[in-house]
Amino acid sequence: MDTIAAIATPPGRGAIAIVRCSGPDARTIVARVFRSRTPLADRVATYGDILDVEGAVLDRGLALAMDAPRTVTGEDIVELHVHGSPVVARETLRALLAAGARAAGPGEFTRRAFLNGKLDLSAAEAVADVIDAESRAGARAAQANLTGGLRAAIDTVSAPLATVLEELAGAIDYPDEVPEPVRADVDGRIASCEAALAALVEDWERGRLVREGLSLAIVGPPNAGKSSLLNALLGEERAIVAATAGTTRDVIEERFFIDGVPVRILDTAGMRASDDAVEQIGIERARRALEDAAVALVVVDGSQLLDTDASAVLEATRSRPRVVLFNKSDLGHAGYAAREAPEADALHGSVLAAPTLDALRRAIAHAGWGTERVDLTRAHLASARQADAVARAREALGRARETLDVGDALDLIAPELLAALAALGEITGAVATEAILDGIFARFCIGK
Ligand SMILES: Nc1nc2c(ncn2[C@@H]2O[C@H](COP(=O)(O)OP(=O)(O)O)[C@@H](O)[C@H]2O)c(=O)[nH]1
Ligand SMILES: [Mg+2]
Repeated sequence: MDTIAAIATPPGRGAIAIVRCSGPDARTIVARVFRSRTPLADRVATYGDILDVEGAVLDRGLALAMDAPRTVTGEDIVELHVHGSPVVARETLRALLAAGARAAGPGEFTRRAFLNGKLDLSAAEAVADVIDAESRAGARAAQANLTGGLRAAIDTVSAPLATVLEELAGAIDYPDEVPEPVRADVDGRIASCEAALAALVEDWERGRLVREGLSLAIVGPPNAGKSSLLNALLGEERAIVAATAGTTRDVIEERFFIDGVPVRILDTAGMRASDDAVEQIGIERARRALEDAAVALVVVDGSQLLDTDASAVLEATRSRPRVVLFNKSDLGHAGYAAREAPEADALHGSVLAAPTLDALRRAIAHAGWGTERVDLTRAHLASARQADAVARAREALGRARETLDVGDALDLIAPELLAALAALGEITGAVATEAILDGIFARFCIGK
């Protein structure tokens, strides 16, 4: 293994920048660019001079040496903490490269951690998810995988499958001493592995929601209070609110959080029959936003009887996940009182009142991710790659059970169980090809 180096902190100016070096020669290489009165010691921060490629003092800072094998990469690591100037960080890295280090590729530190057995592959992937997390929920979910949760979940499926394989192999190798496993029993064990994988796939859907957020489109006739609602949910005057119908013409997109889950909210132009060309474009965009959104937030004026525009929006959103608000309860409730059966569970209130906003947040969560609160601490499938591997494992198990069903020789399921184990091994890294690793670490940043 060679020794790699990279700037570990983001580009730009800050209080400090960290340049990391990992590999067998980390100490030797750093000794050429760092001068201190006392020698470096394991896990002790040492103050000294950082020298540039010409040997001149570039900066003063700390060197932190961490000796193998108790380090994140499993190799000797030295970090140089310098002043957070992009120039100083770059020149420090340049000095390390001139002193014999190689510039690290994306994710190469984490890749080494995996190769040295510090992390299983699912945890290594979670490193990128922790860094990319855009919400508290996303960060907590990634933490669960980072601490080995997904690996444990996969192991609870792999272990029983491996046991079945061993039993089959024993019966084949020693047909006289070892009895063949009982068919129904094998079927039952495979079935529960299948169920566990199915549960993981369900979590994958939920995990995706946590990471990518729920898309929510506010729709309704003009003047119902859609932009007022957007502003109230965001707690700021984002969209123009006016008594004039047709004020919002383009789609406005913003983000807020419910229970730590990001919600992408789109305020749209009021939907009505209109001759105005610009307004028509806005209405068309509103239709598309509605089509793409996971949940529709339908706002109508509940203080008066619904006009045809209001009825049309209610009709158009009837068969999809939605939350309906009959707004302007402070002005009356004629429209709410006359609502039809499909809107029986609609909310009635005012976007200007806090209790209505609370009820709306709860209703959005219910429509978006169900009554069940999003479990942020459970391990989950975190990438399409992992979900694909689980799908292949499930298919193999399905084929194994078919073989059992039709009464074929029991040992014919062995190749299917092996295929399932191989697919699951791709998630933990027990089976990891260069191509798999390249695909995973390409999305990492350099220095991680
Ligand atoms: N009294 C009352 N007025 C409201 C309420 N919600 C919105 N409005 C007013 O209704 C008008 C239209 O609101 P706006 O948010 O622009 O509606 P949009 O066209 O659906 O975006 C504005 O004058 C708002 O101040 C409410 O709950 N009660
Ligand atoms: Mg508006």
